[in-house]
Amino acid sequence: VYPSSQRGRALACRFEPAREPLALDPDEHVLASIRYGQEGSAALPVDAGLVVDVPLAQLGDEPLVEVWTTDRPAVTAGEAGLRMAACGDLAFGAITSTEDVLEHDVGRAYDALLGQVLASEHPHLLRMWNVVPRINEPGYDALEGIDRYMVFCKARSLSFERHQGPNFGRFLSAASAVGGADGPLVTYFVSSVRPGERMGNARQIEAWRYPERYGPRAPSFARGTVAPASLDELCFVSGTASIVGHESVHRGDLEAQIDETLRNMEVVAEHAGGGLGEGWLLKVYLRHPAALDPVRRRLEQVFGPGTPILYLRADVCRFELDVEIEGIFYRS
Ligand code: 3EB
Repeated sequence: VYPSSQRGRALACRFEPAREPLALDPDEHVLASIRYGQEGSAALPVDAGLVVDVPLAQLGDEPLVEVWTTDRPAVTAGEAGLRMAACGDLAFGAITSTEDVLEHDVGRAYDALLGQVLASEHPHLLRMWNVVPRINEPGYDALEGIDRYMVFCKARSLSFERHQGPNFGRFLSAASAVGGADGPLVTYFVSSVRPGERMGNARQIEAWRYPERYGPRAPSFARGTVAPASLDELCFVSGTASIVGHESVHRGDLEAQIDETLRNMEVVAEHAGGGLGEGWLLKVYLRHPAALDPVRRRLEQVFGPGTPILYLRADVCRFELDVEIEGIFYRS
């Protein structure tokens, strides 16, 4: 079961109460601490590793910090621009940009990120998280039908292409892209010395092959990544929503969206020999805070009452979708 199996892991994640000092085992070291909507207010461990402030409000319970730990001391580097924490086989990084022109900011952030990471000791991206403020709002003043998520996707895709060539799709990792009310553009990631293995979902077409009606450039992510053996084959399941093929389904029907999302997560997990149940750690993005109770009830049924889950108020990248869920579990 997830929390008790963390000891000795090269990479692990947990959610800890923000108001209490963090208790660490002697052989545990903090790689990164992710704070949600609580900048400055959350207590942090003495050595918090890379601190990433994410402008999304947490829902439910007490404020939690997302803590990523390793089994050896991490070294943090970088002041402005790309900040990193690295140790052994892996690196954790973050880049936060105050926004001027979204398309340029995304291009600049991804160019900086890919330029440094791909040339580093840890060049293989395993997982990326993106927070794009006001993600559902119009992307350009004069262009109908292009929203800010599409602008983000375009700039991200062009940056991947500049750095990895026209077949960059084969290198893409698990990711999430969600939106908040306002605030900076935040991208954070995990990368590794060795490549991961891509996870797929036969119920959905690969996101980088979505047709053009979802924007001039398709989203650049894989349905999941299995980390290499040195990282215990930690499986990162991307942000997953109620999409079949490439179409959003069950618009306006929360319960059906939850079940479709869970079915998609199950198929991705099965790709790695896993399934839904105990052993996961989940993050849930909800458009409407009122969805908290029904979603919580359903996830408790499927994953068991002990599964750590962090709930965030966020705009899912397609305006018609109300819920997105991501998670991790160990394959070995
Ligand atoms: C989807 O399947 C839902 O653009 O990085 C999920 C995970 C989604 C990642 C991204 C978008 C992204 O298309 C949205």
